[in-house]
Amino acid sequence: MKLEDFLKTKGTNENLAQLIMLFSKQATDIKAGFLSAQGAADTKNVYGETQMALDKRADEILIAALKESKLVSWIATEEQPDIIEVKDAVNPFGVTIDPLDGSSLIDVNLSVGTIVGIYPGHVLELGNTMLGALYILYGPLTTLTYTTGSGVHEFVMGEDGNFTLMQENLTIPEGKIYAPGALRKDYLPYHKQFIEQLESEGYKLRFSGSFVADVHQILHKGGMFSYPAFEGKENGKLRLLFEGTPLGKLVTEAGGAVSNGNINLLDVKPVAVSDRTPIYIGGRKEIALIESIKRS
Ligand code: P6P
Repeated sequence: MKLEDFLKTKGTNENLAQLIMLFSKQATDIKAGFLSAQGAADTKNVYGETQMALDKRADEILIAALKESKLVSWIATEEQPDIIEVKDAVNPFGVTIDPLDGSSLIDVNLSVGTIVGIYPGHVLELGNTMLGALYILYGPLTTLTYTTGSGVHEFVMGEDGNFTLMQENLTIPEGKIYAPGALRKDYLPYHKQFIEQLESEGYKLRFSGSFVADVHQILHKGGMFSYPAFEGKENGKLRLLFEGTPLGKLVTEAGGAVSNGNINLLDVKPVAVSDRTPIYIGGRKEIALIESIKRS
């Protein structure tokens, strides 16, 4: 079944369905850039990180499509310093976008992706208020995984650029994969104890350097991804709005959980679009373990 038809059969809000279809239609253009726009641009993002030419290209494609569609009132992207307001938009929706998470991996041919959070209004709100979330993963296959609060569903892109249903009502299984971000030498004591506990239970390390690809693997095989607070960086590295809450919403809808080590990340109110946060995301068992270790 095609994505458009599936959205209809699930009775998805028409405006939300149009927005999800809009994002699905950008995948072909974004992928087309992978061959041409390699390497780094001569600019840095608001985090001081060198922007890859592809980050900027994906960002421009998505912002232009959203502005032209007038489907959203607010656009926040990881590549833009400020939130963009779309005048005379037809919906009050806000979107948060990591246009190309893991983009530095393209020149070594590893999987990268676009991460999107969808809010009923402005984006500086609790993750728990999200209307939905999706990611497009550019790997051996190009897949789109989304939720609008009624299950998590995965689609694969065909030669014609259309997405067809691959798996409905995806749920995270029990599994022993762990994706440990940050440097071991910089682990804080409670995090070190957590990681050593998983390793003692035989968890296998799978870490690619692309959050969206690593979380996709854990969504399908179980386990946990962490990019923790570490020595000198109590907020860790990853972004709350662009990485933590959208994928946290999806994994939670699939029966998993997401935390900053203390509380559910979807209960954390952002202060600014650039907020960083420690992230633990995956199976409920693993997330309960880190929260209990951190409390003790
Ligand atoms: P490190 C990519 O830059 C990213 O934001 C995430 O996709 C990924 O999990 C993390 O950073 C990798 O960080 O420090 O291992 O390079």
